[in-house]
Amino acid sequence: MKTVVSASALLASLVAASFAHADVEVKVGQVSPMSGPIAHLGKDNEAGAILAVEDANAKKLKIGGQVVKFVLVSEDDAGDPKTATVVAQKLIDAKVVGVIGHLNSGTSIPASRLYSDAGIPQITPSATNPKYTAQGFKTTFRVVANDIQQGGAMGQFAMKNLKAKTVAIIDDRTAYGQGLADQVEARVKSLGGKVVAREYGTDKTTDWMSVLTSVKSHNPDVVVYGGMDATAGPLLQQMRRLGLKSGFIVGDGACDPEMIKLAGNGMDDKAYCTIAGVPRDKMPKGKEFYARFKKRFGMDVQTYSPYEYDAMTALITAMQKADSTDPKVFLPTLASIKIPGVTGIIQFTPAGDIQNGSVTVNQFDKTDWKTVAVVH
Ligand code: ABU
Repeated sequence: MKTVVSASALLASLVAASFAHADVEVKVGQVSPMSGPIAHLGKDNEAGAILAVEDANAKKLKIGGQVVKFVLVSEDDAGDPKTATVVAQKLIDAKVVGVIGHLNSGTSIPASRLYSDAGIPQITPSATNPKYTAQGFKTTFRVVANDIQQGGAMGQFAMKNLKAKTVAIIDDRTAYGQGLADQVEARVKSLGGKVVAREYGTDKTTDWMSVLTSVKSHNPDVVVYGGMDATAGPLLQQMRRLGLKSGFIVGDGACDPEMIKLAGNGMDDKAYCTIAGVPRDKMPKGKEFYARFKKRFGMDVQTYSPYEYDAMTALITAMQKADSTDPKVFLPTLASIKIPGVTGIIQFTPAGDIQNGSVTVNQFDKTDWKTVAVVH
C-alpha cells in the first residue's frame, strides 16, 4: 500500500521536531481586524507577526537559561472598539507577555487601558491617532509616525505642492479618520488656506453621492479624506463619476493596492496618499522583506506588515536583552530599546512614539502608487 504524507503534515512534523528541545513556551499576542471590510489589512499585519515569530523561533533563543518557543496568539477585533476590549481581555487572560496591535486607532486606544492595567506592553504597528500615546501609559508604544505628523504633511502637501487655495475635508467619524481630518484642517488653516467644507460618513459608507454633491458645490481645489480604503475607494470613484476634478489626498488607511482596486477607473494622477512611514526602497531591509513575505504568504505587502514585523521583533529583543519573559522585568528594556529594524531604527520617545517618524507622500501613476516626497 502506498503511504501518502501531505506537505502540511510533513511541515508540522518538521516544526515539531525543531522545537522538540524547547524548554518553555511564551505566548505573544497580535490583534487586527481579520474579518470585515478591512480584513486584508488585518491579515497583512498578522502575517508580519507570523514572520517575526518564525524568525525568532528559528534562532532558538535562550532566555533566563531556557530555550524559548514563542507562540503567536492572534485575535480578530473586526476593527470594532467594543470587540477590541473583549479580545484584549481574552489575551490578558491567556497570559500573553505582550501584544502587537491593534491595527486601528479606534480599537488600540480603548484596549490600551486594559493592557496598561495588566502591565502588558502593547505596540501598535499602524494606529496613528496621537491620543494613543498621550494617555501617560508606560505600556503603550507605536512604530509609525502619528497623525500630527501625517495630517500636517497632508495639509502642507495640499497647500505647498498642489498650490490649493480651497480644501474640502471628509472623514469617516472614527478616531483615526476624524482625528486625521482635524490635523489636516489645522495645517491648511495655519498656512492660509480655506476649508470650504467639512463633511462626513461612517466607516461603512459606500454611497457618497449626497456628501459629494454638497462638496462639489464648493468646487474645492483639493478634497482630503480621513478613512480606510474600503470607503475611500468608492469615494474617489464617485467623485470622478460626478465630474469633481479636484486633487484627492487620502491617508495611510487607504495608501495600498486595495485602494487602487476599489477606486477602479476613478484612479488618476490627481490622486495622492500618505503612509506614516518610509517607502519600501528607503527601508534598510525593505527589498528582502517584501520578497520573503511574498514567498512565505503568496501575497503582496499591503502597508504595515513590515512595521508589525519590527514591533514583534522589538518585543522579543527586549525579552532577550532583559533575559526575562516577565513583562515587569523587560518593559523598561523595551522602552529604551534601539534596534535596526526592517523599516529603520526602532527606538521610542518617552511617550512611546517612534523616534524620528517619517511620512511618505505617494501619487498614483498609471498602475501603482509612486513616491513623490518623504517628510522627516
Ligand atoms: N493609521 C491608519 C489606520 C489605522 C488607524 O490609525 O486607525
